[in-house]
Amino acid sequence: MSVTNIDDLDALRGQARASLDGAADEAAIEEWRLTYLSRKRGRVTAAVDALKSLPPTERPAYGKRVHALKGELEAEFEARREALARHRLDEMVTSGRVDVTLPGRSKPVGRLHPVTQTLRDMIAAFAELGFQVAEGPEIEWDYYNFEKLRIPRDHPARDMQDTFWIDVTRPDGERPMLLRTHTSPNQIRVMERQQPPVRVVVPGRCYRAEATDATHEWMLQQVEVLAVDEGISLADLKGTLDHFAKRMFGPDRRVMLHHSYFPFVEPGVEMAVDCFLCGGAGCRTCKGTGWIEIMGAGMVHPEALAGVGYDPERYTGFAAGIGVERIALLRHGIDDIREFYKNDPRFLDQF
Ligand code: FA5
Repeated sequence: MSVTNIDDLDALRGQARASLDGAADEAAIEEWRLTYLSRKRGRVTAAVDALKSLPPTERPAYGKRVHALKGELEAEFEARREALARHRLDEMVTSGRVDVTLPGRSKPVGRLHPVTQTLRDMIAAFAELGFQVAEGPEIEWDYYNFEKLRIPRDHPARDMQDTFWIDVTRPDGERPMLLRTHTSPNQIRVMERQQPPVRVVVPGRCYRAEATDATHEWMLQQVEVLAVDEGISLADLKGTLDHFAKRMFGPDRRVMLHHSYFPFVEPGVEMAVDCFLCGGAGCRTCKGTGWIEIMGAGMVHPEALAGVGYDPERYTGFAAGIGVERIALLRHGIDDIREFYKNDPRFLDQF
C-alpha cells in the first residue's frame, strides 16, 4: 500500500508499532527494521519519498507528520533492540548462576585394595631389616616350582599344592609349566642369579586348585622371604619372624611357631596367630583350633643350596612363605577370605 496522505500515515504507524511490540527476539526486530525502515524497501522510507509527489499545498503538513513518524519509529526500534539485548544478558546470568550455599558434590576417591595395603606394610617390615624386593613369573616351570625344591614328580607333597597345568613343547622336549602354587620357586631363581649374602622378599600371586572356604582362596598372594649367609641359624629365623609379627599385629598378639614339613627346608616350621574372632577358644574361621596359620618357614635344605652351586658347608639360610590375605584377615578382623576378591565396594570402602 503506498502512503500518500495523513490518514494512511496513521494506519502505517498503528501497524508498525503493533508489529514491533510483537517482535520477541533480535531476529524478529531485525526483520521489522527491514520491513519499515530499510533504505531501499522500507515502508516508512517509501512514505517519506512520497512527499515529493504531493501537491505543494499538502507537503508541509504531510512532511511534518512523516518525519515525526520516522523519528518516532527509529527511537522505538532502538529502545526495543536495547531492551531485548538486556533481557538476553539477564537470562544468561540467571541460568549460569551458582548457588554458593548448596553443599558441594564430592567425587569418589579410589584407594588401595586392603590386601595391597597389607602387602606394602609387610614389605616395609622386611625392608627395615635390610631385605630387598625381587619378583618372579606367575607362570612357572615345574622345574622351579617343584623339582628344584626337592618335590619330584611322584612326591606326595605335590598333592598339597594342586594347580593349573600348561604343556609347553620346547626343542629339548615337552616340559610342563603351571600357575605357580607358591612363591618358593623364587628361592631358586634368586640364588641362581647371585652369590651370598642374600636377603630378599618376593611378593606375588599364587594359584591352587583349592576347595575354597573362610581361609582358603584359589588365588592367593604370598611373600617369600629368603636370607642366606655364613652363620645364619634358626634363631635368626625366629628373630626375623618375631619382628614381622609384632610389626603387623602389635606386641599383644600371641604367636606360635611349631614344627612342620616342607621338602625344601630342614627343619620346617609353621607360624600361627591366635584367632581374632574367638580369641583362641575355637570357631568356624579358625576351624576350632584357636589359631590361624600365616606362614610356612624353615632352614633352607642343604640339598637346595647345593642345587644352585652354593657350598652348604659354608652357607646356611632361612626361608618363609607368608600368606598376604591371611595377614589382612587377622589385622582387620574379617571372617571370610572370599570377601577380598568379590570386589563389592560396600566391603572395600571400609579400608
Ligand atoms: C607354602 O606355600 C610354602 N612355599 C611356604 C614355605 C616357604 C615353607 C619357605 C618353607 C619355606 P603353604 O602351602 O603352607 O606353604 O602356604 C603358605 C601360606 O600361604 C599359608 O600359611 C597361608 O598363609 C597361605 N595360604 C596357603 N594356601 C592358601 C589359600 N588357599 N588361601 C589363602 N592363603 C593360603
